Amino acid sequence: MNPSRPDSDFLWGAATAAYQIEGAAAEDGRAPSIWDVFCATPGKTARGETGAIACDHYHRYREDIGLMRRLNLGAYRFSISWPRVIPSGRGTTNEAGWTFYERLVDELCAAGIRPVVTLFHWDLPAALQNELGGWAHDDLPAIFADYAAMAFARLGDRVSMWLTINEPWCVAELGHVRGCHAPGLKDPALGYRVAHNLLRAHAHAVARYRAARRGPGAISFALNTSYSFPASALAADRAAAERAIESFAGWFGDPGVFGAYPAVMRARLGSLLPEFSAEDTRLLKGSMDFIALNYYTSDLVRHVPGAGPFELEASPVPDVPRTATGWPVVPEGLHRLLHWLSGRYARLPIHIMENGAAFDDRPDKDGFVDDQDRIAYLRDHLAAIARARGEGVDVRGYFAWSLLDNLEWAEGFSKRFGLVRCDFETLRRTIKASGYWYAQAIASGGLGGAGAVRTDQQAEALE
Ligand code: PNW
Repeated sequence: MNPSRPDSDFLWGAATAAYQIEGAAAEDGRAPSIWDVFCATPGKTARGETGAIACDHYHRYREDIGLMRRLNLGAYRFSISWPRVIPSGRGTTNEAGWTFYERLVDELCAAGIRPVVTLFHWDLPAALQNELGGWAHDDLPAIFADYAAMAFARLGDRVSMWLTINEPWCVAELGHVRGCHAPGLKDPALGYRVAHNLLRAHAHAVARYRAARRGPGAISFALNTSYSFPASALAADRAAAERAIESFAGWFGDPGVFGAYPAVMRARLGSLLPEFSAEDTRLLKGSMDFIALNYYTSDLVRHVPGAGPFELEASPVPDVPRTATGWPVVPEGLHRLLHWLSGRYARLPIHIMENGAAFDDRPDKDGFVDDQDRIAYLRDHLAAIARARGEGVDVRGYFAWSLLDNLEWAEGFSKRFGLVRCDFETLRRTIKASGYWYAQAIASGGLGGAGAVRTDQQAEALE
């Protein structure tokens, strides 16, 4: 870290998740998660790819910390694999699993890199799915809180920044409504129940954290959301876009801050939306010490009478570049979203906990990737953050997704998000041009640097 740089408090990091990088899926007492089961089911992931080996980070974490140092990272966000530390999800713990995370944390601290820990990044112990039906079961919040309390006890002396749940929207919607993520269920009503229990799980874990916390520390959950631009200047489209954000970001953000779902969800979903008990409300309210935002893209929303409970239709932002996952590149959406979140949630500090892009990387014969498209993506999103900060939004950290190419869930290994290339045949790591660019951006203060162009143009075009 360079203490002389303009913004030495700003947290610069990169993020990963256990199932996407660790491998060693059947080693040292780890039990299967719902993602092992999902990936082993024919037809569920691209080319049948699985996280059995992934980046083999479990065995190569020292090398990976070396890469983080070369990238000048001040922080590293990773997740704990719940079935590695508590194989059945509850009851007996696995000492070897905890030892792995303790070593990882110790080595990060020794390298001067602050560990940021996610407790649940989608890899639910399969036993909890089989025995209880997973997140639909009302006991899951208490079971999760017991696991969380154990993690706080084991690592809390060295870890001062925690995320309970990663992207509850993805778990509820992709895992239980669309079925394209584990556990692969397709039931519209289940989405709201699962989201409800994820929120309750977060609240219960936060209560345990605050009861046990000794020194300074902060906890939240990672909220993924897009920004919705109204498709026209018509009042009806503007109102529809606001409904879209309130029922996406607000679905999770409102309970975490106010202890209640947004009024528009209550009004339009009726009995589909579960009720929080008085105890849930008490625990949820103020349960986010900061806003942890995962941002990738935005959409256009128009009012369509009768179209679903929210009477709207979303479409991709037109006339902008797309990433390899087909997501429009919309840095201006991040700028707007930062203002929206800051305004709605009483200026809570914000950390961007994921932002990045998959592109069709073409390595040269040495494995080097000259990924100018990814550099442009990062540069323009950092510029959007710099603008929001200049206008008073309290953004305190930025984590690129991802440290290295990894298993992009059902999309398999072909969708590459890394600052570092991983060759999945040899497991060799090679820093990409974007990795060197990011290291330089961090060293020179990062925000407010060159290239704040595209976000201004987009602001005008999308007005
Ligand atoms: C996030 N969507 O997932 C996750 O936190 C990461 O594990 C993942 O690798 C990264 O973003 C890139 O996808 C998402 O369809 C997956 O809207 C899908 C969506 C959003 C986020």
